[in-house]
Amino acid sequence: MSLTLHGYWRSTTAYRVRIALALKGIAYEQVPHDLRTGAQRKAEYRTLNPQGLVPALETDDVVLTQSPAILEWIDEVYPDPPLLPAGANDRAIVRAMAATVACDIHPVNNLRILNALRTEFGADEAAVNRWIARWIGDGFAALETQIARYGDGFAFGATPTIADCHLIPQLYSAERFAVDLSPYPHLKAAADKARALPAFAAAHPDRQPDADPA
Ligand SMILES: N[C@@H](CCC(=O)N[C@@H](CS)C(=O)NCC(=O)O)C(=O)O
Repeated sequence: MSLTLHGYWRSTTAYRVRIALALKGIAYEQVPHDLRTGAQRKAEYRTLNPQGLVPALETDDVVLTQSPAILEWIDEVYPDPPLLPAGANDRAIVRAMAATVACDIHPVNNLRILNALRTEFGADEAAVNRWIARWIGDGFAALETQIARYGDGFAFGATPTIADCHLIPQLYSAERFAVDLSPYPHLKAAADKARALPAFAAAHPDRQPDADPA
């Protein structure tokens, strides 16, 4: 099957998908859309993702959107190695950890939200940074407790799961905005272990074809 990932090097949601594809050893093409110029909102791209957001994953017979759904699709179609544990309870816990990032941290820190704060609510960059740190801190505090409880090297258990696929990009964003990570030692240790793996390293924003880390 041929796969094409529509993304952007700094998009943390595309980063989730790159990690999952790399963990499975799946080859894919990349088509970058520069979020800084609004390329994701162009009519042509909206035929792939009507939301005008990255990522979108084109397969031979469908275009997939929403990174959590894409991760689950990848795990179902390419089951080895699994990115979810076996039992229903454990699967629900891992999905909940992923959702803490996907539903409760990322949406309120997305580019269009930050731009609205700047242009419609008069927030300066210091206020925007406080906003970002506020919501990352909320979610990371909960994840710190869960990783201390359920982690065994990785965020949940002893192998990477979709929780790590969500956590590592969110941590990249936290570091980019200089969020204080000292209250989250378990989270940081699990992330450092994951980031040392070649699959996570290959998915890093700076390693992507459109990277522009100026
Ligand atoms: N829930 C969606 C969120 C997608 C999303 O918000 N992507 C961001 C990049 S990380 C984006 O395209 N932002 C462009 C914008 O806000 O205009 C997912 O997980 O795929």
